[in-house]
Amino acid sequence: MSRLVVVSNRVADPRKTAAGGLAVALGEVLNNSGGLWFGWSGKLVDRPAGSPQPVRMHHAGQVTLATMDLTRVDYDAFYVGYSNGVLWPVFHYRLDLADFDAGYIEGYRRVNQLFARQLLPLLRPDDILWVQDYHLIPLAAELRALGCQQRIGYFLHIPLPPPLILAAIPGHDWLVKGLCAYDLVGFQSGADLEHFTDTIRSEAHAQDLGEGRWRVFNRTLQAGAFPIGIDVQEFNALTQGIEAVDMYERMRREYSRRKLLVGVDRLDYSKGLPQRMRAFRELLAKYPDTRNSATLIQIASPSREDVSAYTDILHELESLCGSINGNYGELEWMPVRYMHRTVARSRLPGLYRASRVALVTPLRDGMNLVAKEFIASQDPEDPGVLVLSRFAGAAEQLKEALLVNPYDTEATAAAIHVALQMPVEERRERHVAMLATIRRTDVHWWCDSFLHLLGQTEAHESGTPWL
Ligand code: GDG
Repeated sequence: MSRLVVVSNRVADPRKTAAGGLAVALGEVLNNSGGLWFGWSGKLVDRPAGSPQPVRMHHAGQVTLATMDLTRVDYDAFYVGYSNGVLWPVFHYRLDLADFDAGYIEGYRRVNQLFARQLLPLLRPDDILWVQDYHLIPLAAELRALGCQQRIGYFLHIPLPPPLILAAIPGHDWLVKGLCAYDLVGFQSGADLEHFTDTIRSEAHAQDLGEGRWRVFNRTLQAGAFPIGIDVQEFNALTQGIEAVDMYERMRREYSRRKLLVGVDRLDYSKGLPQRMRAFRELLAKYPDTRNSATLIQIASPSREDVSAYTDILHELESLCGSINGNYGELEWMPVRYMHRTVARSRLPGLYRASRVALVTPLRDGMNLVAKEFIASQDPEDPGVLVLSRFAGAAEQLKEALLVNPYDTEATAAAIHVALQMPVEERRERHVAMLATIRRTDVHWWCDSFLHLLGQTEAHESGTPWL
C-alpha cells in the first residue's frame, strides 16, 4: 500500500473532535497508510518575503503532521490577497469583489514554490499525493518542475466558475495549466466539472478520451465530480451526546409554542445572509400567521476578518437584523436571534434537531455541509425541512429539499412558508430520501472513491515542461 501525503493550507490534528468530519476522515486514511499531512502551521514570522522556514514534524497516532511557518508578507499576498481576495470571490462568481493587485499573484506563486521545495525532500518514490483546495492550485506544477514523478490528485472544495468568468483573472491560463499538471482533478459537482472540461477544451484543445480521461498539454489527465459528504455516524453520535441533547431540550422548552428556523454559516458574502434576512422579512410581512410564531436563529461565525469585503457584509447583516426586530418584534417575541459568534460543535446538532426549518441559501457554494449536518441530526419521526439554494453544490444531490433561488425574495419567503406548514408525512418522506443520500455518499465514500481512482491513474508522464 502506498503512503498517502495530504497537502492543505492548514493542517488539523485529526484526533481532536473540533477538527470536524473532513479532518477526521482524512486522518483515518492517513492513519491506515502511516501517512503525512503537510501544510502551514498557522504561525506567522517577521522575516523577508519568500524566506523558507523549517518544517516541524509532530506525530498524531500513525500520522505525521509536517508544518512550516509563513512570513507575514507571504501570508498577506498568498492568503489574504490572492487566495481570499481573488480566487474566492471569482470562483464564487463575484468579479466585483476581486482585487487583482499584481503583487498578490507573485506571493501566491512564491508560497506554492516554497511548499513544493519544503515538501519534496520528505517524499518517497511510491507516495500518492492529495492536494486540497484553491490555495494550492499550482502546487503540482511546482513539484513537477522540481522533478516530482509521484501521482498527484487535487480536490477543489469551492465552485469552479464557467470559462468566461475564470478568464477575468489576469493570467488565468497559468491556473488552468496548473490544474492540468495533476493526475486526477476532483470537483464538488457535475456543474463544476463541466466548467472545467469546457475550459480545457476551449483553451487548451483538450481531447476527450472518454470515462473522464483527457489528453491535454501532451499528457493524460483524469477529471471527475466527487461530492463531499459528512461523517454521518460521527454526527449521529454527536447528536446523542450530552451537550447536544441538553441544547435540544432547552430549545424545545423555550420554543414549545413557536417554530424555530435555523441558519448556521461562516459570515461570508457567498452564503447569501442579507438575501436570507430579506426573505425572512418578506415572510413576516406577507404571511401574518408567522408573526409571533416563528423565530430565526442565525449563527454567523466570524471568518476572514482581515479581508475588507467581510466587514461590509457584517454591517449589512447587523442593520437588517436590527430593522426586522425593530419593526416586527414584540415585548415577548423577537423574530431574529442573530449571533456573530462560534457555537461549540458538540452543541450544533441539538440546535439543528430542535429546528423545524433550516435555511441554507448561499448565492454560490461548492457543496455546503450544514445542509447535510441538518439532515443527519433530525428526529426521523418528526424531522425538520431543508430550504436549500439551488446554487449550492448540495442541490445536485438533495433533490427532496425545498429548492429556492435566493435572489428571489418572494419565492424564497413562499418556500419558507410551505416548509413551516409541511405535514409530518411529507417531512418524513423527504427526510428518509435525503438521509439515504448523505449516508451513501458520506465523507468516507468521498475519500475512498477519490483515492481509488487516483490509484488507478496511469503513472505520471512528464508531458509539457511545466514552467
Ligand atoms: C468549504 C466550501 C464545502 C459553521 N459555523 C459554525 C460551525 N460551522 C461549521 C459547519 C460546517 C462547516 O463549518 C461549514 O461548512 P460549509 O460546507 O457550509 O462551508 P465552508 O466553510 O465555506 O467550506 C463548502 C466545504 O468547503 C467542504 O468541502 O462544502 O462549499 O465553501 O461543518 O457546521 N461549526 C461550529 N460553530 C459554528 O459557529 N462548531
